[in-house]
Amino acid sequence: MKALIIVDVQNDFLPGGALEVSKGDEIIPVINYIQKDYDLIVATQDWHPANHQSFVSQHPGKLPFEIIELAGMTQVLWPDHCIQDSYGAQFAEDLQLARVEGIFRKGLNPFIDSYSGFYDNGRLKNTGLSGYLKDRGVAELHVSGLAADFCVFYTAMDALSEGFKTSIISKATKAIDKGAMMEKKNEFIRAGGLLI
Ligand code: VGL
Ligand code: ZN
Repeated sequence: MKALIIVDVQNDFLPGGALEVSKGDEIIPVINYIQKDYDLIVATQDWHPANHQSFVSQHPGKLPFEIIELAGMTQVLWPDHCIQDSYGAQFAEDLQLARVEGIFRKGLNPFIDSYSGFYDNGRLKNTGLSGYLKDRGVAELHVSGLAADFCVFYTAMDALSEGFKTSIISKATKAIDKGAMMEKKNEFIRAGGLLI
């Protein structure tokens, strides 16, 4: 079984959104087109309470993209984004969802961020995604979505550690920080991942 995971293709990550990824909208037709090649499709959804401690609004005097310490880890302060039930948290209007069988939400705990669809950044909680995919007989996972350098990267790294044969689909993802992407690609390949 080969599965596609669509990571965080939500309005706030598209051009004009609160945490926009440059050209993020360009991956939507690609993701729609490739869906026919998969036995199973799942999605993740960044789903933060309004007081999430990764939000710059929660740290007066700090600037977006500054780095602080949170829950004992370094944390980027993000523009407030993907607030539960907001327009920004909704999936992109043009994204085809008819074949998406499971939606895994993350980032609900205000005190810890969660980039991967499998675990939060402190590995305190398992979303159940790994068990779900294994129960469905998935051996191979292809990762798409936003953003390449955060939630796509960490989801793909965790997929490898969970034992899936894992690929990132280059044309189906875009990065927030293109400059930092090369190092992350190398790290993924060193861990046994494929770029396709
Ligand atoms: C993401 C930063 C904060 C992502 C989510 O989906 O890549 N990045 N929250
Ligand atoms: Zn987030």
